[in-house]
Amino acid sequence: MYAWPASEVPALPGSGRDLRIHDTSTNGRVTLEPGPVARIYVCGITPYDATHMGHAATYNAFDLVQRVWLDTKRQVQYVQNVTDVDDPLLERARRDGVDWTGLAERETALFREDMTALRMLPPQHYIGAVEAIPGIVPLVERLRDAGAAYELDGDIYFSVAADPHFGEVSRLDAEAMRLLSAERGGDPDRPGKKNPLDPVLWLAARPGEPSWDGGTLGRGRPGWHIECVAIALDHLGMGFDVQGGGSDLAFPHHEMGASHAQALTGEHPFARTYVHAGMVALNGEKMSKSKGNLVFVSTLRREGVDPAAIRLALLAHHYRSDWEWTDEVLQEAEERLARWRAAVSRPDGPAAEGLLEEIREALADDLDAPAALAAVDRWAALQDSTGGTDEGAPGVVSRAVDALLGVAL
Ligand code: 5CA
Ligand code: ZN
Repeated sequence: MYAWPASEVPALPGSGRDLRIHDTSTNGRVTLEPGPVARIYVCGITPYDATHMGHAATYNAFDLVQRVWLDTKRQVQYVQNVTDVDDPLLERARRDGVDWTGLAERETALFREDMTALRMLPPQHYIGAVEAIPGIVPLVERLRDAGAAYELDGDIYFSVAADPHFGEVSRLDAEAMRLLSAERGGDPDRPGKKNPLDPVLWLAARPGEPSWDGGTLGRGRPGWHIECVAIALDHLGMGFDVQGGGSDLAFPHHEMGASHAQALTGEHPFARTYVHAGMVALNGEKMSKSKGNLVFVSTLRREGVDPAAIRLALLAHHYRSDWEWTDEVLQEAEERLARWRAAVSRPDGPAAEGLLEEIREALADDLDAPAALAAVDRWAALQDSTGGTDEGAPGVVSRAVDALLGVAL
C-alpha cells in the first residue's frame, strides 16, 4: 500500500538528546538507544470510520518519537499497518450495505489526507492486512507445527502457554486479562480452548465473509495480532526499538503479538520498548468508533479549522494522559497559533538558541510536548512585550517548531 507524502523536516543547528520514554513492560522510564537506524512499528487504523481526535493524538505521539530521533541525526525505519480486514470493518460494511473493500479504501484514503494535513511523517512501509496474508499463512503453519497453536473446529488458536514471557508486556493479572480479552475482540468463553485467553490466528472461512487461500490451514482470514507480527517481522525483525499504539492496545494486542513473535523465533523481546498513548474522550467517554462519540479531523478541516491548530491542540496534552476533547481545547490552540505566527512574522526577536534547547529537553523527557509549548509561549510573550534584536531568531523558532513539533507557522 502507498502511504502519504512527507512534509519537509527543516535542519536545525546542533543535535537533539536521546529520548527517555515510559515503557509499559517495565512500567518505568527507559533511555532509548537505537542504532543509526531507529526501528518503530505503530499500529494503524481499522478503516471503517474517519480519523478522530483519539487516533490523531496517538499518531501525534509517535510522530514526536520520530522527530526526536531525526534530530539526533538517526534515520528512522517506520512501519505501520492498516487492518483492512477484521470483524468491526466487516460488521460496519454489512450494517451500511456497502462493499467492505470500498469502505476500507475510502477511509484509508481519508486517513492519508488527514495525516498529510497534520504533517505526520509517513511510514516507509504502509502495509494492509490483506496484502500481508501470503506472509501470515506460513507463520501460522509454523506455530501449529511447533505445537504453539491448535485447531478448534477449523479455526487455529495460539496457545499463550507457548511463550514463557506471556504477560510481561501488560503485566496484568489473569482476571483483568480475561475481562479485557472479552472487551477487545477476544472470545474467552468459547468452549474447547486450552486457555480462555488464547487468541485466534486463522479464522476458517464463514459464509458471506471474505476468505483467502491458507495453504494447509484451509481457506480463511487472519486473526488480528498475527497481522502486525507478520508485518513487523518482515520489515523490522525482532528486537526493534518501539512498538506503539493507544493504551487500549497494551492488552491483548501487543501482549499477544509479542508472544506470537517470541514463540515463532525463540527470541526475546519482540519490541525493546512498548509505548502507549492515553485515551482521548468526548463528553466523558472514550472516543470510539463503536460508541460513535467522535470528532473527526476531516470534519474540522472541512469547517476551515487550520490543521496546525488541530496539531497544537493535541500537543497541549501529555501523550500519556487521558484527556477530553472540548471546543475550548481547540479555541486555545487557535489563539496560541495566532500568537506564535505573529511572533515569528518579524525579522528579529529575542535569542532563540536557549528555546531550541528547551524544546529538545522537553521532548527528550518522555515527550513532554506541553512543556515544549510553554517554552515557545514564553519566547512569543517576550517578543510581544520587549521584542529583541537577534536577527533571524524568528526563523530559528519557526524551523524548530516545524522540525520538532510538526507545526508549520
Ligand atoms: N487496527 C488496530 C491496530 S493494529 C486498531 O486498533 N485500529 S483503531 O482504528 O481502532 O485504532 C488506531 C489507533 O488509535 C490505535 O493505536 C488505538 O489505540 C488508537 N485510538 C483509538 N481510539 C483512541 C482514543 N479515543 N484515544 C487515543 N487513541 C485512540
Ligand atoms: Zn496492531
